[in-house]
Amino acid sequence: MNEATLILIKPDGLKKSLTGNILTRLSETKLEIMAAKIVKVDKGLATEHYKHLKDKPFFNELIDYICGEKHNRKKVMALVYWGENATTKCRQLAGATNPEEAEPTSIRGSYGRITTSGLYENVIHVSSNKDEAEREIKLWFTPAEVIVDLYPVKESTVNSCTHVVWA
Ligand code: IDP
Ligand code: MG
Repeated sequence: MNEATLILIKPDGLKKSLTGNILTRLSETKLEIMAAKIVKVDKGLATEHYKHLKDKPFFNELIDYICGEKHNRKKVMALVYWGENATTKCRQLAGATNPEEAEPTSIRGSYGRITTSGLYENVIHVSSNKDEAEREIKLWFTPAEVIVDLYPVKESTVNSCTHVVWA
């Protein structure tokens, strides 16, 4: 079944100059890129993105990590990949969450690390399933930034300006 998934190249991936390498690995999947941009991540976006982890002991450090505070790189590359089993294919290439447990040839196994404080700096985010992908793509991208209509949209008028937003 065709589906979309959100990929983030995290600040450590950008700092380690892995962008080209990661995109090359992802191109092996033959999935289509439907959106791409560089994002300056603020605490609000980070907290919403990782809200399922808000009770974890590593949550605050995770927020600092994705905001780029730990790498002095306040940017993330966000992409939407689309095609057959997109999430499964991309998660397989990414490898396990814990870089020590990830397949050595996977992206996380090759380039991730565990910090001395215990945070998994694992270079790349991939949505965990179809529903999470929809939630995350709607959080990171506006409809106009995605070249196909992945999800229903509606018009919203604010101060006489009409925008297309996710329905
Ligand atoms: P995922 O990124 O493989 O989907 P999630 O459970 O959604 O894994 O966790 C989000 C991110 O939080 C991970 O990619 C990793 O950076 C960090 N993380 C998750 N679990 C742990 C942990 O047990 N210790 C340290 N960091 C973790
Ligand atoms: Mg996850």
